[in-house]
Parts: sequence; C-alpha cells; structure tokens
Amino acid sequence: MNCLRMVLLSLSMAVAATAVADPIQWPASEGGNGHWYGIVDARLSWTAARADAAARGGHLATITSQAELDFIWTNLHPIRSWLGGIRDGGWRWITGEPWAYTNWYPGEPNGGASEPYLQFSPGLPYNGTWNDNSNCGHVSGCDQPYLIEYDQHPDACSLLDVRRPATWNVGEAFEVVGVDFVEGMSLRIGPIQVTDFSVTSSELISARVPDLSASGIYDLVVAYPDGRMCWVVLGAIVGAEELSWGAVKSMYR
Ligand SMILES: [Ca+2]
Ligand SMILES: [Ca+2]
Repeated sequence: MNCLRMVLLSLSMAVAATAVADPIQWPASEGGNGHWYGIVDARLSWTAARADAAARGGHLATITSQAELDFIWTNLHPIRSWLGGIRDGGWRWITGEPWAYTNWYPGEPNGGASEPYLQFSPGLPYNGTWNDNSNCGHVSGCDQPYLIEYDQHPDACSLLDVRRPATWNVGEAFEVVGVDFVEGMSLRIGPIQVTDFSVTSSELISARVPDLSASGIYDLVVAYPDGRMCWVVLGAIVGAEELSWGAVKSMYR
C-alpha cells in the first residue's frame, strides 16, 4: 500500500506541474455537460496542441452547440485558439461527437486541403466564429494557444471531501463530496468495501459507516474503473459501537 501510494503521489505531482490554472466547469445544474474548460496559453501547432491537451488529461475543446459556445464565450473570454475539429475526409470532432453544430465565419471554411484544422476566432469582426487553418496558423507561425476541455476535473482528487458529524455510530449516514460518479467506481474505508452507497448527484454519494471492528487510522478510498484512486486519510478511533473521526489529514491522488 505504501509503495502504491508513493507511485500514485508521484503521478499526481507530475500532473499538477502541468495543470491548467482554474479550469471552469459547465455544470449540469446550468444545463451544461459537467465538463471543465480552460485556455492553454501555449504557442503550438494544432497537432502539438492536440498532443499537449491529451497529456494534460483533456482534449482540444469541442463546441457542439450554441449553448456550449455561449458558456465558453461568457466564462473564458477566449483568445484566438485551436479547437478539436479536423477536416479528415469531411469535418469531424476528434472526440467522435457528431459534427452537427457549426459557427463558421462568412466565407469559411476556405482553405481546402491546406487548412484542415479548426480555429476559434474571438476578436472583432469574428466574434467567436470559426476558421479553418493550416497546422501552424497564419499570424506568426505556430503561435496558437488552445482551448482545452476535460470530461472530468483534471485533478479530481483535490475536490474529494467527506461530510461527517463529530461522532458517528456504525451504520450512520455520511456523504462523500467531489466524486466523479461513474459506473463501476467503488468506495472503501480501510479494508471494508462500502457497497450500500447511493448516488445523490453526479458529485455526491451517501453511504453508511461500516463496522471496522478495530481501532486505527483508515483511508477512505474512491477507486475508478480507469485505475484512478483518490483517498482521504481519516483519523478514526473505533470503539465497541462507535467511530470518532478526526480531521482529514491528507489528500492524495
Ligand atoms: Ca465539448
Ligand atoms: Ca480559413
């Protein structure tokens, strides 16, 4: 367990070193898709930007509806940047989403085979319309930032927390906050798999304190089917019929 934790902690630090500052979520409560968005102010070709986004755990943003464009326009104040569209036979999104909504500037796309990459043009007179462009852009070489979209928060574990009263009895309800709920995820406290949790929302699950039977310091672990694990270290003093939880001591990916 300790070796695994060290490996995972190292991976977490590597991700954190390249994370985009403060990605913004388009929440489901506002009609969004729950994804997170940011601008990576790099100077990259489209193909390099695509790879860079993947290395950060996201992808070049795909704008598949007017509502998604409006969210990005309002909240990110984007600069000229790459999007995840490519002319590959016909136009398509790199995520495989249907190519249905488009927002071309009048006269675009105009580049044919020499401009197979999608560029977002926010400045006047373009106002968030799209342009097809070459792999290096056309302003001053390969000088394009890009819009990144994450299906899940790039550092989801940092959001994990536990809502709990000062003293809990075995069987009492508690909530885990900041979970990326996906089918197949699991929740465990110490050695005990918590199987009777229920999903309150896409980021909140409710469960009941298991009978741990012995005193100790326990991790609450959320494990995702893609291999990610997030955990909160809980100070737990186990009595015959009662758990008393200390403060959250640490948080790791
Ligand atoms: Ca999208
Ligand atoms: Ca063009």
